[in-house]
Amino acid sequence: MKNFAFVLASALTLGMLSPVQAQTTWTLDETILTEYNLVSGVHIPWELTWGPDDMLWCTTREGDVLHIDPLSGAYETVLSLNVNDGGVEPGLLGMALHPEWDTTPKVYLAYTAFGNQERLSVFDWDGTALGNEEILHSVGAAGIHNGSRLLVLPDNTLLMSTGDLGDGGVSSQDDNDDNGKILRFNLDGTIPADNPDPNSYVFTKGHRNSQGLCLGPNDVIYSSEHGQYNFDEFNILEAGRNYGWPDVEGSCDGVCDWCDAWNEVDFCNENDVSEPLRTWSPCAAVNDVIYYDHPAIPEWQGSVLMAVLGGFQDPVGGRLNVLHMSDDGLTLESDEYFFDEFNQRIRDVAVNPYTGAVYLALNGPSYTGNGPNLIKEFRPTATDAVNDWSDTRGVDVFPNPASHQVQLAVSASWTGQPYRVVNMQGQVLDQGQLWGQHVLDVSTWNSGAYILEATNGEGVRMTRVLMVQ
Ligand SMILES: [Ca+2]
Ligand SMILES: [Ca+2]
Ligand SMILES: [Ca+2]
Repeated sequence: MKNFAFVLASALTLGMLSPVQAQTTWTLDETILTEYNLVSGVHIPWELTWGPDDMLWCTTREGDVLHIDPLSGAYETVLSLNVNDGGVEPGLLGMALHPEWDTTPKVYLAYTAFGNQERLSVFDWDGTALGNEEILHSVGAAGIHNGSRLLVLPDNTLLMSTGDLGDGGVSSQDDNDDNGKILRFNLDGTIPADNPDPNSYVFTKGHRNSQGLCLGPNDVIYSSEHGQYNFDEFNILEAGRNYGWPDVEGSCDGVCDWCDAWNEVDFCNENDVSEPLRTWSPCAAVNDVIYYDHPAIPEWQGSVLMAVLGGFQDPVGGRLNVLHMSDDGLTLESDEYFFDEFNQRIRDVAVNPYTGAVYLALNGPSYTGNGPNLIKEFRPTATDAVNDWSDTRGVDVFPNPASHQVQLAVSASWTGQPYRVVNMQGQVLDQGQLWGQHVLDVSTWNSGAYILEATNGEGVRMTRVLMVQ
């Protein structure tokens, strides 16, 4: 790994399962990332995404949906689903939020139900909890290869990856079987009239177990896919295309170990197979992807960030792949990786659209993942975007948790306004007026959670949870 030094700025140990944030910094070419343990004690976080309500949303394989304050890491469990998370890979997996959130606050979830069903359901969000499940579709499920990554497209349709259930790829080439595919839905669960076959959910076929979906520039759709032993793939999805499995592994080059090498090139020619932009051998267990287009980390701007779990023979292990794309998004120009030092399976990656901070969902050191786990934040050197965000959020609190001092970054409309800090018993610990760079001395406060309350000049009330360790 090049150009990437890390400095331990505290006595805390990397990878330690602790509610305490590791105050570690990582230096890219120029940007400094400060690492925080944002959330601890999470059990196998699977999908991690930034929501339109400026909160982080997370599924856990055991069946919970977490609603996380990205400033403090405090979270609420807003749904506990009864899922089949027996076996090594099933459970509550993918999640996507309705694109017209203000008028239609709904959350899509893909999960393994009892009875070997992988379900796509939609739930209503009432501001505090998810409920009123509507089952939109079901496909086959098994102990392995259940796909289930979800992605809303700009045309307000929804993609869902489905796995081959370990059937050797029989389903993947069967047009009448919804497994081994990428499926496309209208948001009400019906089949879009412009699907390749207007009577079928199938958008693309020939997949083994894709568990990564994201949008790039010009609405290009990226997908990652788990290979068998070799040939993990990074693909661009195009409607109606065949991605080859199980007749093709990786490129159409006659090199494969699960398929018939003599047949691979012929199959590609006869079926217009789409080849991957990149493969990994031996398999590294490539997982969810997100396109990073924020100026806060210029070294990563214009790249696909890929969460990598680390495969059985993979020499590197869990990491974040950074795939540098051409401006049109169609060509992979170079790639590098980071954070293999954690020795953790990295399941998903999300981005704060204001600050450009990157969040990683860790799944523990070994297959198939065991909790308790961490969600880490890597916050870049402050940019103007941070100040813009603070303006909408009012007050940014850091570090959090803290042991000596807490700094409050106060935006303009909140400056000069009254605030107070109370403990969970309602006792007032501190109060006064907020100033632009406000420092609270918490060195004599007991460990625990405190609430910062403030009201701006327009009567808007704001609370922040601050943790003292
Ligand atoms: Ca994701
Ligand atoms: Ca393929
Ligand atoms: Ca091949």
